[in-house]
Amino acid sequence: MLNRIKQTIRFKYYRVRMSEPVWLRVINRTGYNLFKKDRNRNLDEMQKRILADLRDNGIAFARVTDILSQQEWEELRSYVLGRVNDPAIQTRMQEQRSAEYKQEEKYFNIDLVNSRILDLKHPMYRFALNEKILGIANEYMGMYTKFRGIRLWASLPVPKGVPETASQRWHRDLDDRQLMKTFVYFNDVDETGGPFNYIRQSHGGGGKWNNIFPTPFPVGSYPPHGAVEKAIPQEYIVKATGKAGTLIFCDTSGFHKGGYCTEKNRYMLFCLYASAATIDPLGYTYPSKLDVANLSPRAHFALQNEGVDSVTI
Ligand SMILES: O=C(O)CCC(=O)C(=O)O
Repeated sequence: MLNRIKQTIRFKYYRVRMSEPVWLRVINRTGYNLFKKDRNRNLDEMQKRILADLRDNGIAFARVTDILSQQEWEELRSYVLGRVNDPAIQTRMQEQRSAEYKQEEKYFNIDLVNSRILDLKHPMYRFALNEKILGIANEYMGMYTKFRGIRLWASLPVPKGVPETASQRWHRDLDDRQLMKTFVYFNDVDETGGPFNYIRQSHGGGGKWNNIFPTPFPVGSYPPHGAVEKAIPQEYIVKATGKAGTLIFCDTSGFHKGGYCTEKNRYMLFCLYASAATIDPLGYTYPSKLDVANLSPRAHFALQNEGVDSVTI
């Protein structure tokens, strides 16, 4: 009985917290006010195109070299492929390839990140805090956003015929009303390599399918198998096969899934940007001293999250 009451209060609290006026004008007041000063400033044609696609569909595609120089891309790629080829990781991949199916667990993924400590010189964090990407995230969200973390996964083939599970199933993320993730492929991803999938126009903030199985904050939405396909016409499904170097911008408050590899591995980096009202825990820890002298105001704001008070800036 007590638990039921606690649960009801929790859901009510999040309903208010995530209601538009409280979310935008109260919790995100600072980010909103800071952003107003540089809305639409210095956006190039590529950023404008990505923003238009994101707003219309909740997903947009680019090449990572539209954002990074060739040299920056090579550095990022060589870090990731170095992790993939690390003997300890190779052994885990051998052991885990076609690992036993575990319902509702990400048994098919290996986490390739070797440290959770924020390192502004590291190619992954340099990419995550790239000014063009932050510019897109802020414009899309209509406020200065927070950078909430990275993930780097090797997704491995699953045993033949097992059902999709966890993030391989259609779901909406629980993090926020609206959010932006970037995904980068480090190998060519075809139908057999677990491509990312998205339902166009299912994103928060106005997508046509936004009200189908909405997220009851603070939990995400995982409709039963087949229910999303029944509710939304097939032509809204985007299957993001692509070459190494494909860069996806996506609002994962909309329906998405991926990593159901049937033959090939998939190596993918994720970066997450959300508002100050986000629910999910921060995905990195701070070093004891963070040198922010060369950061722009938007990057500085993006890094001010819980835990930052204990850091010398
Ligand atoms: O592995 C994938 O493609 C899906 C990722 C996902 O569900 C997420 O980032 O929320």
